[in-house]
Amino acid sequence: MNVTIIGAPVDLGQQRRGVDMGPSAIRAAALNSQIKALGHKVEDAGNIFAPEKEQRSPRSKSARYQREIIDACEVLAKEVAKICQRDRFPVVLGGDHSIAMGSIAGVTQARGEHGLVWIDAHADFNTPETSPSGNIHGMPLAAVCGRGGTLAEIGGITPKVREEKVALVGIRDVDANEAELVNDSRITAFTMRDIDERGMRRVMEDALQVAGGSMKHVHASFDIDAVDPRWAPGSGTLVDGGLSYREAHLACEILSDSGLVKSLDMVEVNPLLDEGNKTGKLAAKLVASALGKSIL
Ligand SMILES: [Mn+2]
Repeated sequence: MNVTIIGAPVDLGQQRRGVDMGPSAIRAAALNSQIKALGHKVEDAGNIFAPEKEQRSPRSKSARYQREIIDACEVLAKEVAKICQRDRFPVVLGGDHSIAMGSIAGVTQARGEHGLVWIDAHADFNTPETSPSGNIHGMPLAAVCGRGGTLAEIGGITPKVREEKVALVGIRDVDANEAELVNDSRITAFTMRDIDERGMRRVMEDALQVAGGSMKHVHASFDIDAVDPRWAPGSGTLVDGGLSYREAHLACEILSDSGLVKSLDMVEVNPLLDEGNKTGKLAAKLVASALGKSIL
């Protein structure tokens, strides 16, 4: 495969400082050479521009920094679309999860209809109307499904993914209103309880059936907070009871085995909250697993 790494150092979608350094932390964990070692050709497209918090004001309380985030996502969408058009595999490094609205817009522009596997501790299914915080990193899954007004219009395609083709994996911390929205939607959610009871292998097979059945492409969006804080302490919204180190790798290995996943986000790594670069290193290794690294 031909792989292109692109960074989206956006921290405006949430209120902790440091997640804009996520792309550097993951690159510093030898991402490039790990991908090369798998036999892929790798290039690094650098980072897109994202403004500093100090330069701007959040303006809206229900969708903080909406203008800036939309602008960054539009730029990212263009870049990701170009990478896809060159028949390369984009690996998009966040940044907070708001950037997935841009990467998925780009994938949709270039490749048309596709499925989506969203691995996360949270559902990210709020809209500006329902969000208790106004933090846009809690809204991107709703937005790519066509909910959330202006946010849903990024990239000029609404919705970018049909809810029937969305599998949400690993959730364990969902706002009450948001739970209702998820339950009333057509996305398929696999909670931590599903993983506890049925095991990661069967959950991922079902998730890929949802996202991949009849689709030629599946985009995977991996929020590092899906992993238990004991293995991934460097993230802004930690929740206990997450994926184990091996469950996280197994999920990525199964994504790779499917042959359907042709684009990936790795988001919410925050080196200022990390222990050394433990979380950045895990993120880089998970990307390698999603690109075909196996134990033997
Ligand atoms: Mn998320």
